[in-house]
Amino acid sequence: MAEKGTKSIDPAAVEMIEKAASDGCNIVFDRAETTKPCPIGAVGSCCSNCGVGPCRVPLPKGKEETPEEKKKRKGVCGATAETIAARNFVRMIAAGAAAHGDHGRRLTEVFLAAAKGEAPGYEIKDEQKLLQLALDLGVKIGDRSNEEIAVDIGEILLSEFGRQEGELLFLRRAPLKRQELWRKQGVAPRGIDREVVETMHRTHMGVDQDYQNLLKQGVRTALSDGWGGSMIATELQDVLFGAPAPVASEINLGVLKEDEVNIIIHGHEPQLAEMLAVTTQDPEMIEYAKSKGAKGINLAGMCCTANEILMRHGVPIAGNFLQQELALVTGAVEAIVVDVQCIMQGLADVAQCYHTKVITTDDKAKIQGATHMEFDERNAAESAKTIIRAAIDNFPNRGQSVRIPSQKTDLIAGFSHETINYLLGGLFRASYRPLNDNIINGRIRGVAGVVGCNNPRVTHDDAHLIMIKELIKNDVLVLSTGCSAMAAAKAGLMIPEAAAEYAGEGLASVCEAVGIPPVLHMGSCVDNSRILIAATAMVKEGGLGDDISDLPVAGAAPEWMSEKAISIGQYFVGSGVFTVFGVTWPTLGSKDVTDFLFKDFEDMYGGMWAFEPDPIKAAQLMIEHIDKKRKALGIDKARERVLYDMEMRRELEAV
Ligand code: BF8
Repeated sequence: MAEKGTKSIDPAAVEMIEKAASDGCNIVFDRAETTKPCPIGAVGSCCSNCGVGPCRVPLPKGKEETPEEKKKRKGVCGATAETIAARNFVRMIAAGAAAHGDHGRRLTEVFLAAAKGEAPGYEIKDEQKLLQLALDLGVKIGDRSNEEIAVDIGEILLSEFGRQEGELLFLRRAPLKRQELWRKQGVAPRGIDREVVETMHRTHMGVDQDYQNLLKQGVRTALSDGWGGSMIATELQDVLFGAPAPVASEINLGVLKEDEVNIIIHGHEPQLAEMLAVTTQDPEMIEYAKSKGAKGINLAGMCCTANEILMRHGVPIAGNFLQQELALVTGAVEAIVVDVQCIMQGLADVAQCYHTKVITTDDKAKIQGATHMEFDERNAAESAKTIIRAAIDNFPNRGQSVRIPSQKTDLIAGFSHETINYLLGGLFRASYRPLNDNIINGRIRGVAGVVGCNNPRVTHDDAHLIMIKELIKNDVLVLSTGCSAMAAAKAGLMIPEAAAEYAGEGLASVCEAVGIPPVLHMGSCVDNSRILIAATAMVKEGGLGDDISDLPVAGAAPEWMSEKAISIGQYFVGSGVFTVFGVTWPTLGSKDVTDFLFKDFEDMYGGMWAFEPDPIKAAQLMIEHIDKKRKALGIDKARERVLYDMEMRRELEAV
């Protein structure tokens, strides 16, 4: 692991951190040093849900609290440390689910407008996925046009947000046993908005004061994200913009160009980014850039929007969460165009040190000091042109302090559920059979989803890379999304050649046979729903049990920071996956709440949480869990035999 206090292990990031210091520009890494986390709030023991408080409950003295000590750990209203920790935790889930849900809703509205011909420039790109969705949702196909079918699909999915009764429709995609378990536990979500609203109600002063009951509602809310808001977003994005297929590109700050207008698109919703990707190629725009002295227009992505346009257009990625300010520090970015989520307000201050224009585009997400240019999907091409012109106009204002790091790395992205199906099974007989067979015969030990953010409280990218390398070395195939995927890509783990260099022999042999990297880029954070679908496909293929909780799989977010990550982790746990988080854990202020999440949840949901900041130890926990599941499936012996055979071969070669 990097030495404590090391800010980043990415040389491009390190170079820009140093440049910011010499330019006298205050950035996130500086703010992380001057603003330390509140030790009471960090463990979920501060209640600010009413005007009596905030009540800061004293931290537990030892591991085992006496009943007397417990009695003292209460807010003014009598709320216990357990209630306070659980309330704070489920509010994080509600915020995360709301973010993904609202993204899904906006996308559904654009989808509907496109289907009705009210959003010129957008069209149904993936007919196959549209028809599959129609079958799933019981929409009549017949001889109807794609647009007519799409209108029905859009209306059905839009009503999922405001649904009041019954169950979300996509729950039916889960293995039957899982659906029954959700019903038995009373956590099958009714409607996306309803679960978020109910969580906010229950956590208001004086409502739900039973931590177990609160955590149950947390599971229901999170499931409304994974099998609701996020899944709707992913599905409709694929239909509208095309399901991702393997595509080559480059990543890191070295993708910026000294002699071109650099525009960074940052945020989460792909509709604006899609339009920018097309419009930056427009000869009229390129001519305009040349008229201002630039050689062309260079579009690069940041955070999850980057993942979206990378997967569908091969647009290069400038970096992950902790590189957003660093991109401006290059002095070579004319505009950073943002929509929603994970956009640091600090961007506006950093932009002041250079010439960059920060352009907000969504009425929901404005920043003081930024320029607001509302993006109108019904007039998308014109909106995109206006934004691009503003960036071009800023090119002559570049200052003297321009330095673009040289680092950029090749990657292959675009491993959707469909791609995995085709790659492994072949185009005409798409199937997960080869994946399941290779897990059963032990060449692949198991599958891990390593996802989530960067967090300036730990060394940028370090935990992601240590964990991922440890997993693939031990023959665990890694599926990755979000900023974690970018960390892996920057380190060269997302090219097929990485298998020979980093993966164990079994995993490497499968990767080499199929031509895939040992770490598969599955998209943005809403695309974690692709991992749920992939896990379900593995169950349905047969031979690995009859529920997601039977599979030799695990999940992790070693550098998490956002509330969305908590919601994602909770829907993985609620879907039966062992999930380990690093950095910090927000319920440590209550042993009962933490034990409930880490231990009791396993009996209730077949999946449970864990907290382990050391990425090697966390990877080992994941591998232990995978081995436990292999044993329960009776396939642990197969793996031993495979390893024994290879050992024998080596010995024979030595002779
Ligand atoms: O949704 S991984 S820092 S960019 S929250 Fe944000 Fe975390 Fe990155 Fe995308 Ni996900």
